[in-house]
Amino acid sequence: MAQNIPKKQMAQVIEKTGGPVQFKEIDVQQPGPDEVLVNVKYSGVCHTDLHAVNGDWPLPTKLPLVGGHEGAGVVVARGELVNEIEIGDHVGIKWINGTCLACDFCQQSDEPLCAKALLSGYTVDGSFQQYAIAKAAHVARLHKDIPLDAVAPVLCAGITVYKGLKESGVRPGQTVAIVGAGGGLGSLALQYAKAMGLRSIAIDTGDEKKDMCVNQLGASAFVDFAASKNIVKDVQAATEDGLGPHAVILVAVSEKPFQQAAEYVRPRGTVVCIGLPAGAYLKAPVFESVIKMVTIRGSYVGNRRDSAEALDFFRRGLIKAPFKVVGLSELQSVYDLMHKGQIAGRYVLDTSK
Ligand code: 8ID
Ligand code: ZN
Repeated sequence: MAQNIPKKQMAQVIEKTGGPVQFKEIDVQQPGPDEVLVNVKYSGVCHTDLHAVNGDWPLPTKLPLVGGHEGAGVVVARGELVNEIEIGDHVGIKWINGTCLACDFCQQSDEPLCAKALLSGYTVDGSFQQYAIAKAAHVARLHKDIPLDAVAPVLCAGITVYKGLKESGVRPGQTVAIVGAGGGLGSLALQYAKAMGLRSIAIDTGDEKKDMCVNQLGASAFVDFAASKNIVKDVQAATEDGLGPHAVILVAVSEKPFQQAAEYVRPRGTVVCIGLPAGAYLKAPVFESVIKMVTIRGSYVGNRRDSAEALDFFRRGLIKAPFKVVGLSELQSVYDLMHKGQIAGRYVLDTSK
């Protein structure tokens, strides 16, 4: 069951760890029995994609590799075992491309923990190409009234921060600090926090990100980590009663904040680690962590239900985070800006250019 599918397509490919990323023509693949072939229209660029190019993590990528895991598009072919998805349906390719659906973790809807999870743009080719493959069971379902460019960043960044906020246990009216608030995950975290009835303190640097966080995304306060002389004091002072935020969502790509958060989080508060800076370690003072009864935890993307919920917030018009659209051919220049920390919000690639 296929329609007008070309044999060749344009893609961004790395041949070896460290790059460079090359914009070139490659073959279009056929979906397996339980897979769909998606004509990707737009794909967000996540810092994870740059970590993959640079080999930042103790987990090897496939090579050659087509990166990308925020792909929004249209199903153009499906394998013979796929019944619930029709040709023409709009879907999203997420980081979790497929899982075994049978192990302990899959049975408990903790699919990201599945030891056999396939990772889009990492262990299988992802969405920086015009036609990408995903397991039918795991693609995100997108209503046709959802714009495919704006929704792309939700497919990783949105789902991940929504899950992280849930994992933090914060309740409406409480305060959350978003560390790395000016980046892709951070900007969406501010919007989800607002939609969930939370106050938020944005932590990042520079006037552009400050303006975006406070004036567009609803942060109640902004702390500039580069300008602050005492981050702990400044973050605590930004809360109503000076006792610190109830939760901290760490989405920065540097180690330092992972070693500061437990100090400014409120007693009984929770630090949620999401960002994955290369070679970084968590550190917290034992004394304060104990007598403040601090919880420190990791959070890793989201399951299929979290994904559907995060997308529903978006569909209801509650999530409006800034994004810039450029052609797929311009991925390297997006990586250059990302490496320098110069992206406020997210870049989204248009695969037709
Ligand atoms: O499931 C997961 N755990 C998951 C899912 C998706 C992404 C984890 N991630 C990881 C990525 O691999 C990456 O390590 O989350 C991290 C953030 O991804 P991103 O939002 O796509 O990165 P970005 O757009 O480059 O934003 C990072 C921001 O951090 C700020 C930068 O200024 C930038 O705005 N930042 C840095 I670097 N150091 C900071 C500091 N000390 C800081 N902000 C506050 N304090
Ligand atoms: Zn991502």
